[in-house]
Amino acid sequence: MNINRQVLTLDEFTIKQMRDFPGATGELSSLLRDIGLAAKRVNVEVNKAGLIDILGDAGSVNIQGEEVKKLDVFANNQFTGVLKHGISCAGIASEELDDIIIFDDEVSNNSKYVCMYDPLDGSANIDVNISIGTIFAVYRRITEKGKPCGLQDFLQKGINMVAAGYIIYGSSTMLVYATRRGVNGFTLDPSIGEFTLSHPDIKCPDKGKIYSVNHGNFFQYDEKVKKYIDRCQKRTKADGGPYTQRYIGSMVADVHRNLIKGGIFMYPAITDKPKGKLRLLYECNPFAFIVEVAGGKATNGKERILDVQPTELHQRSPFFVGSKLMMEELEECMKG
Ligand code: P6P
Repeated sequence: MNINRQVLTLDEFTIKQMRDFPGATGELSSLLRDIGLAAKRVNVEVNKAGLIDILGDAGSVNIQGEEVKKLDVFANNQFTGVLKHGISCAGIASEELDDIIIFDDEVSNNSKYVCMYDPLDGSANIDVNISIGTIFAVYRRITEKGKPCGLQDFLQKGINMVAAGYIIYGSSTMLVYATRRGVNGFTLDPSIGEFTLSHPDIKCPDKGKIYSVNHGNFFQYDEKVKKYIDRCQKRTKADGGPYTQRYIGSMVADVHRNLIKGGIFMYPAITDKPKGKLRLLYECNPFAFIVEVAGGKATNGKERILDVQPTELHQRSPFFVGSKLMMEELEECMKG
């Protein structure tokens, strides 16, 4: 390895990006730094989750006499805490909280952004050591600066997003974030405790050979979705052969893999969940933004998902996201 290689940390990268924008206030860089700090703290707990029985299970008191929180609650507290005490965020919405939290102090009320997140998606997979993740979205507030933010700041269309990203707690811990300028991935280097640029300018391949869907729900899918899945399985050698099905029940891991290698991820509506399972604001929209910036596409099966006008904080949506050509093939099937 070239020891002289300048490996940019997340902070160095966001500051470099800011220098390219003379008018930038540094608030977005500061917000991303806050998210990176919370992610490092969550990473420590996630990495020892398997040991938690020794340290006391969630809801009990551990050997230090501290109350051990469920990891999703712990993660939520970490992200909410750093943003509340930062200088860039007027308020948050979280998968873990029924309502928004308006920070309502002088600095926060004068902050430019609001943030919404799923602090620990797929947390049920922790017990079996499968990768899990944090998903976040950042919007410029539309309410008057200087006053507390409000619900309308959070119910914006995904096209208004300023930045979106995720942290994947896997074989390594990565933070990937997108602005309209591009998608960049940072791997946590434990030797210095910093996220370091490892995947500059990520592009989603136009096509891939992976389709990700829960086959257990197959008979609940719409006929048009079944038609597409059928097509994935019956591709001839002339078409490049059948796709491979990969689905680990952890959206961050499934979508991250497909973003890097090419592929399509689907969580369609099913009989039991007619509006789908995944949440529009802090699961579908952030990934739609990231994959679109990287060259892919994302829909709810009928329209571009970033164009959907949210009406509720925790509303669900059917979700299809991935490589451009694979998504276009799906759209062809969905037209009937
Ligand atoms: P199913 C995890 O609970 C999650 O929200 C996503 O991370 C994942 O893609 C999906 O649900 C898995 O749901 O119904 O296939 O188990």
